[in-house]
Amino acid sequence: MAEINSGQAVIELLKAEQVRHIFGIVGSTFLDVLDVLYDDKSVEYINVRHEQGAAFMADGLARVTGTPAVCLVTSGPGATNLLTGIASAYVGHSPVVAIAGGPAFGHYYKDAFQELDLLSMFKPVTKLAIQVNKPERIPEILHYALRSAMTGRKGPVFIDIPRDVLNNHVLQTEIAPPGTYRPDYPQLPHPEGIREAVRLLQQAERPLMLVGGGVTWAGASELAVRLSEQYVLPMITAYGRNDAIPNTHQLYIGPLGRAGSPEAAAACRRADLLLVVGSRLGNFTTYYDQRYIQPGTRLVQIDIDSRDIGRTYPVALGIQADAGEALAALLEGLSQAPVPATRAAWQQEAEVLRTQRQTRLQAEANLSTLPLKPQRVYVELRRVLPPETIVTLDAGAAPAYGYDRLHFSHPRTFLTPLDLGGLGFAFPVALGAKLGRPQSPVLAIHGDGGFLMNAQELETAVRHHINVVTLVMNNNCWGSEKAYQKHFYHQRYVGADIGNPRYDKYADLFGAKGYYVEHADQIGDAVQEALQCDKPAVIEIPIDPDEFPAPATATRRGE
Ligand SMILES: Cc1ncc(C[n+]2csc(CCOP(=O)(O)OP(=O)(O)O)c2C)c(N)n1
Repeated sequence: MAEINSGQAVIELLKAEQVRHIFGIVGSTFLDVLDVLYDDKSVEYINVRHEQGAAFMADGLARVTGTPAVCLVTSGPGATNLLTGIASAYVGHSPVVAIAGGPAFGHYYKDAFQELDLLSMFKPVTKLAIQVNKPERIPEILHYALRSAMTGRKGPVFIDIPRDVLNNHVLQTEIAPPGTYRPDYPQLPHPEGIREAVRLLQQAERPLMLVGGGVTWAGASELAVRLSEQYVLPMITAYGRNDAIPNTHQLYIGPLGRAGSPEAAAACRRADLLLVVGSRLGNFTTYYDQRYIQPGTRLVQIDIDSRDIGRTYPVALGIQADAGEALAALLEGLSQAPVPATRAAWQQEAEVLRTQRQTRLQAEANLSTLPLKPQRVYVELRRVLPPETIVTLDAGAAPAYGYDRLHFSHPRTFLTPLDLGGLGFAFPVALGAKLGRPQSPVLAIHGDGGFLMNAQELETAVRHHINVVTLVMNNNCWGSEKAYQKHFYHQRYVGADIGNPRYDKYADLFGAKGYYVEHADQIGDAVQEALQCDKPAVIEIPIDPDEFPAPATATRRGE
């Protein structure tokens, strides 16, 4: 057994999980941990300007790397400021490890300085919220948290460490590799389940694969494509999961769900069997109704977490397994099966839908209004973004046009708020993504409202040299909510309009690079220059303030 001080133990335990960055704001409760980083430069403390930014950055880093990403903050408000970002990690299944240094153990339950019931607050948005009650239990409890974050469907965890438990102790411990405290191998599907899935697929005339984020987390995009090709299964993707398969593939029709492609929706309605791989069939993928998934369509649902199998739509067959293992088993199971003759007609239908989508999107190159329509901005982005670009999308109307209009070639390159729909997501998530994959170009897409929610992190980006490009489409309003007042409240606008500084000048003030672009033919050059400029950059594009998509939930007043 080695002797190691408690702060060092925390850092070494995290390093064993490949952690290279820790996000937070300095606080007196956890200085024994921070002090270790004075000498050990292999882990960098990214000191941010608001803890919400730290949590979003960790979420972004975890989503692009698949490894745990860490926040280290102080008690009370330091920790509560994390909550929205941790909720984002929860919805996105990101293994974010949030550590808060707490008040002294003996001060708990006395309403001490910055004492709050953080475990209760974090429980609903984490897989595990736990407190360390003795210094010698730091390794055991961190292992417990890391096992929870990284096993099965991944997700965030919260650990409260009282300051007198964390600081100034010497532990007798060895730092063990992850294989000693969490499983090395993913969960296999039941062989009988696979045989049944093969039987159902062979009976189907119009089978369609709905690919979700579980495929990305399992690193199984290639297997999904192989199955699609081997058995002629056209593909669509779940809401915000467009990057789960290469969008250039001839059998890929488009993204399903809110702001998705009508052609993917049409394919879904036509399918007689839906092979759902790694998707919860969540709210904005399906709307929980029959607009996409028809009552007669048979569902084969594969998920790592049984709680979402058959949860909103009854399944013909549910298989609990890792998406990659299940796809590999299906490939094997179908290897001797002939592709049914009916498949040629279905393949042709899928190709027609795919072409329809491409033609529809290309026609938007003719939109020539000033201020620009957001749709036109995406035409230019498709033209110039390198295929390895990571794009983060904020909530809001102008970003939402991107769900159907951006194309992706590689997994883990499209980061969206998913069913959290949280504003202020895209910019800090982009910063975390850039730290996780420094070689990739990274673009955050915002409306003006959402950008200013975490725009203070521009200072963090400049200081830590995190060179992401942020596009702000400015319509001087909370557009996606204003759309409701337009459609359902006779344009009686309350709280819908906002003012803005010029964001190119805002960027300059922080020492970043600013661009202001009004014309479509300038967008490509500005984006390319910003990606090369060796600084964080912000591009403001004024957009048509009257261009809103139909509201997401047109359920008010029975509509
Ligand atoms: C944190 C948070 N607060 C409020 C909302 C409600 N909301 C959703 S979209 C939206 C407007 C977004 O405005 P902006 O970022 O300017 O983009 P736009 O819709 O105008 O393109 C609001 C207020 C939300 N989703 N998240």
